Amino acid sequence: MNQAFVALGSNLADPIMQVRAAFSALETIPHTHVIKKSSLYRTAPIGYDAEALKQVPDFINAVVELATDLEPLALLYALFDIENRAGRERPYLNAPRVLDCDLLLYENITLNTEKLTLPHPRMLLRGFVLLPLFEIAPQLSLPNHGKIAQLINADLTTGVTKLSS
Ligand code: PH2
Ligand code: MG
Ligand code: MG
Repeated sequence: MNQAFVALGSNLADPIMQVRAAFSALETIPHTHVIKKSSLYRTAPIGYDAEALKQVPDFINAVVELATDLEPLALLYALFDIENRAGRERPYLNAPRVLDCDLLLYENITLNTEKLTLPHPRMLLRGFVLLPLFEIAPQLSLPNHGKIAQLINADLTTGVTKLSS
């Protein structure tokens, strides 16, 4: 089977419940097993201007390791399906969401297509992704970017709080 990592995020409609429900939903993807789940993290929103920030609730984020026999695109569509079943709507870019499931990594594949870019293009600068990923895979190497430990710095930990389980 192939190793893949998925980032989960929610900032709407009971985010802790949404991320826990997503853990269970990932177990139902065909030809796929959940290998590891990170803790849940409460994280300050990243990528919004100061005015928008006043309106954007904090996120709950987590990362999951999967073993899968699905190809990357088939896995991506299975993740979209889980988002849709959770009631995901897309009224505007980066709108608050009940569930976001992002495919971060799939083996050592690098890919840059219209539908899918691997590794996930924005993961390298996001503490809300790198910290939970480091928790479950401290030895991980990212294609072209080296060891995950080398990517983490104090700036990235700002606004990221691990919740007790
Ligand atoms: N997702 C985004 C934009 N900003 N910020 C946090 N803290 N967590 C997220 O999951 C997140 C974000 C777009 O997907
Ligand atoms: Mg996202
Ligand atoms: Mg997404």
